[in-house]
Amino acid sequence: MMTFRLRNITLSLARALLLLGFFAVSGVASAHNVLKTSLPADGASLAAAPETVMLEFNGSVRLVKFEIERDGDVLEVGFKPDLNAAKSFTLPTPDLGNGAFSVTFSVIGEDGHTVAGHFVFGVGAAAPAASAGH
Ligand SMILES: [Cu+2]
Repeated sequence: MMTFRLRNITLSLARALLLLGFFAVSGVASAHNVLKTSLPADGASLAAAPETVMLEFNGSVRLVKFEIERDGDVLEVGFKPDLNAAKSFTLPTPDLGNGAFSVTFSVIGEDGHTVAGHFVFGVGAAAPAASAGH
């Protein structure tokens, strides 16, 4: 009888610890720095090509990767990682022309974690499907 009860208590404890661990992990995940907004906005369809792309994050980050793809081809944007942390970045774009574009980026957040993200927009066309190529 006694052993049985003790085993039950041990099991409950294990479950409680598992739950605690789960909440600890999700707490860390929610502290990640993510893209707050962008220009062009995700899914936007523009009449004319933008001369810059603006990224704004929910905290100070270091932008370590910035790529623009048109129809799956990576364009030469001349991006060099900037080790200065900032909340927003305005990057010049090459002559984009018309097409469906996908922007891919990576940042190192305030907690030192690297977070990747992407968004899409179209010029003289609809934005590509959000899941295309990623
Ligand atoms: Cu993190």
